[in-house]
Amino acid sequence: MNKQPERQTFFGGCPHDCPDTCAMIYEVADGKLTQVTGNKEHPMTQGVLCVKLKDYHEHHYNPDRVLYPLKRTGPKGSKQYERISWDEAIKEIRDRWTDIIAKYGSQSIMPYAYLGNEGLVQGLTSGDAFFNRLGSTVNEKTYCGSGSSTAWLLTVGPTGGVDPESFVHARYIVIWACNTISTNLHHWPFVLEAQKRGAKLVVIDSYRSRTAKQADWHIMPKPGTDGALAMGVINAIIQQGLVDQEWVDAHTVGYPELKERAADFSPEYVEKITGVPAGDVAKFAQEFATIKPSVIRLGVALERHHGGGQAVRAACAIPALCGSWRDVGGGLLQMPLWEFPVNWGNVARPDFIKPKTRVVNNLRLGAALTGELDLDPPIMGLYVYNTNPVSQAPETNKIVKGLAREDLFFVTAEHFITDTAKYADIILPATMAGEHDDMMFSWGHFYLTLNEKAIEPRGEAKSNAEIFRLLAEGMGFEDEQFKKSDKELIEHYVQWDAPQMAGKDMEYFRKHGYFHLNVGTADDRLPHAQGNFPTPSGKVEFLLNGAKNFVAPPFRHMYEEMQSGEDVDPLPGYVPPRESADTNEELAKKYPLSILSPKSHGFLNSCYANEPHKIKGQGEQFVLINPKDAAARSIRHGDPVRVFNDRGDFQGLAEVTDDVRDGVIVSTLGYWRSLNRSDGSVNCISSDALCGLGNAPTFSDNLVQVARVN
Ligand SMILES: Nc1nc2c(c(=O)[nH]1)N[C@H]1C(S)=C(S)[C@@H](COP(=O)(O)OP(=O)(O)OC[C@H]3O[C@@H](n4cnc5c(=O)[nH]c(N)nc54)[C@H](O)[C@@H]3O)O[C@H]1N2
Ligand SMILES: Nc1nc2c(c(=O)[nH]1)N[C@H]1C(S)=C(S)[C@@H](COP(=O)(O)OP(=O)(O)OC[C@H]3O[C@@H](n4cnc5c(=O)[nH]c(N)nc54)[C@H](O)[C@@H]3O)O[C@H]1N2
Ligand SMILES: [Mo]
Repeated sequence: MNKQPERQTFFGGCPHDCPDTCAMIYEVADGKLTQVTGNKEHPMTQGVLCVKLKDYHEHHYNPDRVLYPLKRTGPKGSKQYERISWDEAIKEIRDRWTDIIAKYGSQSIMPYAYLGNEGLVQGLTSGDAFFNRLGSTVNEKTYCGSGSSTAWLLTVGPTGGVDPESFVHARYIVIWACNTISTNLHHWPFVLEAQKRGAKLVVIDSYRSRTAKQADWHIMPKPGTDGALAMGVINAIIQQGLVDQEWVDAHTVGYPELKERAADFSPEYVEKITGVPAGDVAKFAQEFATIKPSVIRLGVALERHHGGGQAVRAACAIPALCGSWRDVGGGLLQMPLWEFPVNWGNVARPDFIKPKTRVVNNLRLGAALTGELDLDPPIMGLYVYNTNPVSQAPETNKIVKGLAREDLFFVTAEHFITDTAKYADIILPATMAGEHDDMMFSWGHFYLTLNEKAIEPRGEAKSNAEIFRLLAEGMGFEDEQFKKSDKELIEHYVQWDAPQMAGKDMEYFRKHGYFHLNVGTADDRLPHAQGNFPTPSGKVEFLLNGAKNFVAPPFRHMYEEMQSGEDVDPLPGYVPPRESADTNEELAKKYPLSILSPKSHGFLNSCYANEPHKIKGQGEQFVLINPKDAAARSIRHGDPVRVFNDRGDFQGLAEVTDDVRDGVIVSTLGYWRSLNRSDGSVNCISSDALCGLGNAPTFSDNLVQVARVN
């Protein structure tokens, strides 16, 4: 008689860098992960996983996974490796680092991380404590959300804003620079429900994205001009006498000054800059102010140009002027992250950082490695985890040049030999989410989600936290921090006694898997009807007094006094893009087209972009181009084209469409350059210049030329 294998289930939390942080269920039989599904109980996940995750169990068994520590045997980039033991790997790293530290000092070692894993224990800052203890260079991690966060914190403070589930109560919903159907899928049912109840959906996006196609109204500003659009809307609200004066007088700072600054932004002037018809600017202002509750969902993409931070500040002023915060479902949603009771000090240990330690931003990796930043001491040791910069960071060709340096000792922990990992001297096998314990915060909703280890790691894979424990032991660090197991770290990182936790403990999570923070419910959360903003004044701060630019934790953990940067413009406003046909005529003679490189529907950043069935679903790298621009270059639908500027090039297939305006092209992100038709991907052309606030990237602020490949 066949004995049925015993099935077990475990709670999962999707590890990916995505606002949805889905609650999942791992099914295990005979020690194998047999199925991963969305948790049906969960109000946001609702039992549904996206196209990327729907066969997540199989992802764990991908035959290309790195399962053992590997040591390079061929030239850098050749992908030639031999298997070594963990003992050998740790010893090699210890010996090389010790040697580098003796010769160049500890700051010549640089960690380089991002949110490839989003857990408190295995994620963004899982190595900070170790590297701070080592005395390495501090890595400032601002790929995403840092510019909008700085703008948000300066204007409304660390509030979580509107609960995404409260959107069902809104009657006027604005999705601004966010492609919800691809990038925030589990918010979409709440938007649809609101529409069913009579809400109007407006999408502000520089091209007709999947989400824009579903909108009641699509507003299409030229890339990087949203600051002017927002200032125009502010002016139109004021000019039309639609300001909620009582609320503004009671709960904002600097209205007279904002009014004066906005007065320059007549609808006609705004049309000239943004390409949005003057009448639409006035109409949008009128509708937003009068159809209540009105709410704006700010997408991360709003920050990705020179003036991105200032644009976010201006957009944040709009609901305040209209008194939108008075209603459940009215106001702003950016990243609810700020209300999560995480003890970041325990996670990142900024107290370990020695005074005068330098900071290197992760968007400047190429410049740091190639000597352009003139670092003293130079970077001689690099440790990369949870990120794939050769696909995701700007100016990729410069990064590749840096990684190929013979004298650089480069270690990475990875699932796959990615376009970055292939340059490593040592590759350490990292666990996937079903193989380790973690607790997931979210930047898209208010649930804290447990991820339980469901199966033993494949091969000799180890979790990031365990790898740092081994490295700490190797380096002889005795601190308690490096003795705690992954489960103990969860206990250590969550502020269990915070009011948001409402007395919940690990036992609760082991029973239920997730918990909606005690910050009001979808039907009653009303954080700022009476002001109470967590800013110095307790109000929305249109006007700032002596503010300095900064990068907020968790993107960078430092001493207070090391945070302070350039002066910030006291008022929100429009800062033109560095690269656009209208603002940089000289460059536009050579490179006349603005390029957007948003997220691919079928990949999660560069994850899954090496899996043939996922590539099949997503399709080959495309280049959306307007019929007018295509005709001028004799490009027909389906033609292979080359996109280029002085920084580099990549190739894709032309899709001739009026989903993009003339002067703009769109190619999505994530493709591995080694698997593309030429050795290139979108970040070969993107600039590593930083946005004005929060040191964010400027991926939407780039000019290129396109030519047919013959
Ligand atoms: N399927 C999928 N989902 C993902 C990811 C993924 O790779 N794939 N990545 C995750 C991550 S890390 C993040 S940060 C989020 C990001 O999620 P989103 O914020 O949605 O980011 P993007 O897709 O980059 O850009 C959203 C939209 O902004 C538009 N846009 C770009 N520049 C401008 C501009 O200057 N003005 C205006 N008005 N619009 C502009 C783009 O055309 C795009 O349609 O998605 C997460 N979810
Ligand atoms: N042109 C352009 N570039 C962009 C953007 C854009 O819109 N346009 N968006 C930017 C944004 S918003 C973001 S967030 C960044 C994202 O950029 P990255 O953070 O680099 O994103 P991924 O490509 O997902 O890389 C994550 C890597 O971590 C590995 N990984 C996953 N889990 C673990 C783990 O538990 N342990 C270890 N050791 N490794 C793990 C994965 O295998 C993968 O290779 O890209 C940015 N780059
Ligand atoms: Mo991101």
